[in-house]
Amino acid sequence: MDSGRAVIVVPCYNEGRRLPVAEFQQFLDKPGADLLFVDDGSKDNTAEVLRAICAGRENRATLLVCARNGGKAEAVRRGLLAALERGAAFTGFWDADLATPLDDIGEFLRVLAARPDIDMVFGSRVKLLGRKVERRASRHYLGRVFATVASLVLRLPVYDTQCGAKIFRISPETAKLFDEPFCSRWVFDVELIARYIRRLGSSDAAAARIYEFPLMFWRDVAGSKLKATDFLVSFRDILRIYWKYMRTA
Ligand SMILES: Nc1nc2c(ncn2[C@@H]2O[C@H](COP(=O)(O)OP(=O)(O)O)[C@@H](O)[C@H]2O)c(=O)[nH]1
Ligand SMILES: [Mg+2]
Repeated sequence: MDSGRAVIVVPCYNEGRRLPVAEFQQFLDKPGADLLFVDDGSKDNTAEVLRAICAGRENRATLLVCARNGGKAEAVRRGLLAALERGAAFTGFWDADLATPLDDIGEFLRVLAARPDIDMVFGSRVKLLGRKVERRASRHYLGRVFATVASLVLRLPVYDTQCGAKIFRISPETAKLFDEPFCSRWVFDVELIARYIRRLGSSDAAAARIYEFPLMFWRDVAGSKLKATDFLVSFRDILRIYWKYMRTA
């Protein structure tokens, strides 16, 4: 693996029917980032579909199979640790439903290459004119409430913490962020930012090193595994994050 390699983690749980196989294969057949799929103890044929995507593309794609379902946060964390072990210079994660198109991986990496002062690039779902950001109204408004609470807790003017498309530069400041399991189930993105703030010493220092990338395309893909109760769990987890990382910051 060369020194500037990027390895992007794709967490998959019961995605056998939803995985856009051809899009992944086309991406892997062009030069670009490596993909590291994590099958999180799926009960369907996800592993089989992922093996078919990886077949003949082993130089670019890896499959990590977890025997038991541990949730998105833990699956992503394991994948990120595996990416570090493989010597990645950049790593991150990307939702398997490709709500954010794979081609944006290259766009995010270009930001990191052009801006050595930036450690993290987050996809941001801002519905500007001329862009196609399609979200159900209920998810949009709940998402806005959540993002507002998250930005108050983090003391960081971040617009969108929950987009499942994020890439990090591996640096002394980011390399240790994935060592410990997360205490949150769905909002581990917020926990990751809280860890980064703690590592840098202030929200302002973190704000200077995070880049929110306004996506050109984003769509709510049917078949989301989030349930209404997950929003309640998420608010509980936000309080946990405040208590654990931000109370004394
Ligand atoms: N590893 C793991 N990934 C999950 C789990 N649930 C969802 N995911 C993955 O997380 C990503 C986003 O899930 P999705 O259901 O599309 O959520 P939404 O887009 O936020 O509504 C997808 O890549 C899923 O496969 C889980 O229990 N474990
Ligand atoms: Mg989705």
